[in-house]
Amino acid sequence: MIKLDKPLLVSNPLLPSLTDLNSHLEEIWQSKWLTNMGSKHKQLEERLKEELKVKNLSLFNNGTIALLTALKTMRLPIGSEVITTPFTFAATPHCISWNNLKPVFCDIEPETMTIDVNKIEELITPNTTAILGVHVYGFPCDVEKINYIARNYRLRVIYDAAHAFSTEISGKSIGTFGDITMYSFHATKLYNTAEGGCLTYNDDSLADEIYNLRNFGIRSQEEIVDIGINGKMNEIQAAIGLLNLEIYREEQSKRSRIRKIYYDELSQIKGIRIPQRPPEVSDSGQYFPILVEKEYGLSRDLLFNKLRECNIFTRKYFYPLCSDYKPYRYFISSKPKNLPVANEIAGKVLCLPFYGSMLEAEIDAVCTNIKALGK
Ligand code: T4K
Repeated sequence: MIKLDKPLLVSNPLLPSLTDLNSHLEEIWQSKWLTNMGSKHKQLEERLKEELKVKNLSLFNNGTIALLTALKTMRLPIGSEVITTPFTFAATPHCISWNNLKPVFCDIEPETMTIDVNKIEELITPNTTAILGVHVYGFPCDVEKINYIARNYRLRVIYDAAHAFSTEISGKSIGTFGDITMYSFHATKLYNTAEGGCLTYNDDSLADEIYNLRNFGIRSQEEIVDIGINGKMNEIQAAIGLLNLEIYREEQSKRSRIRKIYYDELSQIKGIRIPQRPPEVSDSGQYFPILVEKEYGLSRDLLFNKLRECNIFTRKYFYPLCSDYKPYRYFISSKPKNLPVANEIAGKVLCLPFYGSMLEAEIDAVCTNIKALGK
């Protein structure tokens, strides 16, 4: 077993050079314009629209407020049901609940770990108004089937693409499916603005509404037209965003190299399964999840603990399932018998350290230790 001198964390933020950031900061200081849709904000909105190949894009101060706003724009009846996945970060069901809507958890598909489209229809009731899919680890939901179901039952479709920056399906941006899509630009994301996020959407008429909702509903100094929130990205976040746009592709290719090493080394180990992306899907490079099967000889939790003793800090994203959180565990849809695949995957999954600046010795330590600990 190889014990590292320094802790190896699951992610490490992509940082622009301080010199480059300083020149942006100088401009911001000169202008004395720090937030409220300043010039860097405007630039970043335009640049990201091109980069993500989407029709409309609105920046936000974080992904959670963006998702909260996305649901608000759908104007779903209070108390109505939104079918979603339990295999996601807390923000997903919490945003549904903060909109006075009810999350209904649907089981997931074993290979992509996204919402199982074959199990959605049995959860639809007269009270269902939307489907919220999560492109978990950048694995896209079955967007075609979800679109088909939504059209048949007149449901709205919201996507959480927090992990899917730049992901495309057959060359089409992930941010163009459904009614509206949220991206997160949190520090732990491939592309980050320290904290941040955005919404993308095809319907031009949503742009004004989102603009208002993001800024307290202010239309003009004397006109408040909606019950808005403070969702504004500030100029310092936008400056980081502009600089990280220049370097995230390089980070992505470094991660592709690490992905290949991990794949080559780990896929040969009995009991370690590496979920595969369909060939038409481009990889954003957000996380590297593995599934620890029985044949490995050591449980996922024991592997997690043993690696931690070696200073390797993996993460059990997403264990526990959201359906097991205190506010949700009494829902009928949360019963483990209704979510067999999600429960199985949550018990086996481990996200390995995965970022471009990992040293060769660190990559080697992860692989060697996982090999050594197996049967
Ligand atoms: N939907 C989905 C599917 C999401 O995954 C998320 C966020 C959201 C919605 C909401 O988007 P945001 O509102 O966050 O934009 C982290 C992130 O905080 C969270 O953004 C992310 N998902 C979630 C999956 O992971 P924690 O509680 O695991 O973070 P933490 O502090 O334990 O950090 C994770 C690792 O990253 C640690 O090893 C330390 C390292 N790290 C962290 C930070 C903050 C750094 O090296 N530098 C840093 O600045 O939630």
